[in-house]
Amino acid sequence: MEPLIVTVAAVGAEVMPHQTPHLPVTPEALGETAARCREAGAAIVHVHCRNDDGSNASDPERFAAAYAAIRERSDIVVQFTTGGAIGMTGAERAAPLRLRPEMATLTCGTVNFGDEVFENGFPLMREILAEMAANGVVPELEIFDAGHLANAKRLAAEGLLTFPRHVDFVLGVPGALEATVRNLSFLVDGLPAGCTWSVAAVGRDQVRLAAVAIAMGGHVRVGLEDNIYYEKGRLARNEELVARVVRIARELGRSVAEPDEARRLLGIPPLGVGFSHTGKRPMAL
Ligand code: KMH
Ligand code: ZN
Repeated sequence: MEPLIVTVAAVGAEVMPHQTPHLPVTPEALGETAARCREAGAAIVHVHCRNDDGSNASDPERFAAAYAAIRERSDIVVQFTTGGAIGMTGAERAAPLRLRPEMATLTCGTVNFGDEVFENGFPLMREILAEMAANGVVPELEIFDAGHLANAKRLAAEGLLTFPRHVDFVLGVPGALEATVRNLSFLVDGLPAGCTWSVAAVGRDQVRLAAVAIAMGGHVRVGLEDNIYYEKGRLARNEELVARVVRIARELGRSVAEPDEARRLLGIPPLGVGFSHTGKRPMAL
């Protein structure tokens, strides 16, 4: 099996600071969290940005500050969200791509999200993909529901996307596909040849599905975006969630990928020796 790539989704858009003291709200806090998670075994940090009051930010300046704060402290792969927060416009969601992050997510379809609707129609997906292509950003396909992979295949048929790709199955969002082993297995069966995949399950299913993915040869995403508890009644720190899946992987005989190894597996250009805060990828505001 290839080495396990651990992604940490450290902040997200939905968890608010009053729910946990461990949410990295500022760019500096995110940079420090990313470095601790990298030490614990994470290869990728999935980035959402917040304003100091915890509200969601989409302005490229805030993302630039976060990117710099992360890169000053570690060589972890930087993956921006383009899902943003519910209610953001397509332009807001795509704006940080101008900073040329190494990787960014593309949610592959509209889905119920609790009592709200996470809108991802084809025109929006095409707009985001065009912006990724213009900035040389490697997409990670986010699959929340059963039809989303078919949507991604349609975008590929239109020539906007090529396979194989890295695909992340986000399971257990209320209103979308439940976090079950059966659902995961069904989704993996539908992947085009050569795709790599990871699973990000919500809440208490996070560690259970991560263990299954590790055994199946997939990769994992953990972090406060999807789950704020380490166990019932005990709030988690991001790095603890990373350390736990790394321990499980080692117990199962699976090695864990360093960021450079993850870059190689995912087709991301290497950072190079002696990375700077911008790495080899100049940020353009
Ligand atoms: N905040 C969610 C509505 C992503 O980051 O790409 C969507 C999300 C997906 O978090
Ligand atoms: Zn996210």
